[in-house]
This record gives sequence, C-alpha cells and structure tokens, in this order.
Amino acid sequence: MSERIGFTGAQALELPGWRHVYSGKVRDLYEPADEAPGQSQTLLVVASDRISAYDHVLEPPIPDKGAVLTQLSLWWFERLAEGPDGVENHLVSTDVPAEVAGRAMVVRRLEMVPVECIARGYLTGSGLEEYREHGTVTGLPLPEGLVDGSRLQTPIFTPSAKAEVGEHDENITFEETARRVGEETAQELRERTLALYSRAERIAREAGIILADTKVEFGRDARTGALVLGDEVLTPDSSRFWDAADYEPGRAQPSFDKQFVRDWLTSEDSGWDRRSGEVPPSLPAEVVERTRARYVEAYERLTGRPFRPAA
Ligand code: Q0T
Repeated sequence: MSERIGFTGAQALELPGWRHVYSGKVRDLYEPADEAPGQSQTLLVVASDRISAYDHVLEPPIPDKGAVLTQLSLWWFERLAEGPDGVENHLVSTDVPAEVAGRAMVVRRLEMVPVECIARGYLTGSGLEEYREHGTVTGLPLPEGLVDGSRLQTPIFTPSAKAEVGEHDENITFEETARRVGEETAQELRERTLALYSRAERIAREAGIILADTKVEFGRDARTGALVLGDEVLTPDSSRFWDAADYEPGRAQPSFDKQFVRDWLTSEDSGWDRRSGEVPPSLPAEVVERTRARYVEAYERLTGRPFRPAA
C-alpha cells in the first residue's frame, strides 16, 4: 500500500489524532497518530472532492463529491450486509474528525489481496479492447459480434493487478490470479465478486441505472482469516454507471457522472488536446455544477434518499 505515497498534487489534511500515510488520485488514507506506523487496527479513509478524467486529476474539485461517494458506499455496505448472503465489510465507524465529516470512514485494517476484483455485465473499456484483439476478456472467450456496450449473457470476473506508478492496472487471467493469491482464494474472489455484482446490478436496474461493471477489493482479517470487503464500493469512481434511458449498444455509452467533463475537455472550447501530455485547463463553473448534480442524482436515484451535505 506504499506504492503511491507522494502522489503529486494530493494535499494531505492536518487531522487531529491522525497521521497521513497514503494518497491515491481521489482518496487519502490516515492512521491513528498515537500508534506505531503500520501497526494500528484501524485506518481513516477520506474521500476528497477531486475528480479525474483522461488520467488527470482536474481543477477545480467537485463540491460534495467525496461526501456523496462516501454516503453511497455506506448505503451499499448496509444493503450488501443484509440477508443470509450478507457480505462482511471493513467499516468500523463514521465518527470522524469534523473537518471530514460525511466524507470519511474509520475502517478495519486488513491484509489487502493484491488483485482488483472486477465483474462485468457489459462489454466496454479495456474489456472491449481485448475482445477486439483476441475475442476474449482476461482470457475468457466471448461470442462473436459483440459491440461497445453489449450486454453479456452471463457476467464475467475479469481481475486486474496494480501496475507501476503512472501505468494503468493490467487485466490478468484467472490462472494468473490463482498464481498470485492461491487457487482457493482466487475462486472465492470470483464467486464473491460475481454474487455482489448480480445483487447490485438488480438494485441499480430498478433505479434506471445500468451497472455496467464494478471493481471491488477484498482484504483478510488477520485474526479470523476471513475475506472482508474493503475500499469503497459501487460508486461512480469504482464502477461504470449508465443511464438506462440513454443506453444504445454500438457506441460509447455516456458516463452517468463524468460525461459533461469529458465532453467539455474534448470540445474545441477547452483548447486542450488529450494526447498533448499537457495539464488540462480548469473546468468552467457550469461544468462543475452540472457534474455535481449528476453525482447527487446517482445517489438519490439509487438510495431513494435526498442527499444532505454534512453540517
Ligand atoms: C487498506 C488496509 O485506495 C486505497 O486507499 C484509498 C486512499 C488503497 N488502499 C486500501 C488500503 C484498506 C482499505 N480500504 C484496509 N481496510 N486495510 N489497507 C490501503 N490502501
């Protein structure tokens, strides 16, 4: 978990009682200041308002994005914990420093499994690229004739592994997953990821949202050895959400949350060239506001609750 320490541009907050240990593109991790580094039972995960697109973290942040995603993830944790097939997760408490109220959670420190567990019910993105080249996704053969956005007959488990800093995670086969984590763990990851996707896809569909794919991360409780759901779950940052009303296979589907950002960045108006390697220009206020509204809409449609920013 140290590979991204020092992520450029991430501003760690000074949080009373917590020491900053890690920053990803959009989230920051802290540990209790009164315990030896790496030894605590708990961690604090803080979701920032940062937004990324085309591999860049953009300016300015999207107001309330971190809170919306944290509240959505908490709602999913609750939904997924229900029932006989309930999934254990790492949440300990939402009692966090006032400065990050609503957008942070205290979690159990787990031994994270070094594989990103992805379930896909629709073909797009890196899955589509591999399919076009080889007719497979992470080595799994798919029927001929599928196009961008095609719904798959059966959802598939398409694991990936963290690449070096600055590189995209790389898709790996089930066999490679088993080599890295053991056959039994690999099978358990596949089964649990596909079950989670099926449950969530049905819930999202009832809200008129297509859950095209989702990435989850599991860790082991060092005491019990149990696989526990970590990270954030089923947010627009870890999943592809499409508006069912706009779904049209055969083209790239509009992103539920980021489409205004992508459209503006790739328009003449922005003056930016995606392939230039240059820092993208700041988003106009209107794009920021419309994007904020989309995150709130995703939360409200899925949960059926109004979004209320923390005081
Ligand atoms: C982690 C132990 O995305 C990450 O962090 C967000 C800033 C990656 N990451 C997760 C952990 C977690 C969690 N979540 C946990 N429960 N236990 N490590 C560390 N980095």
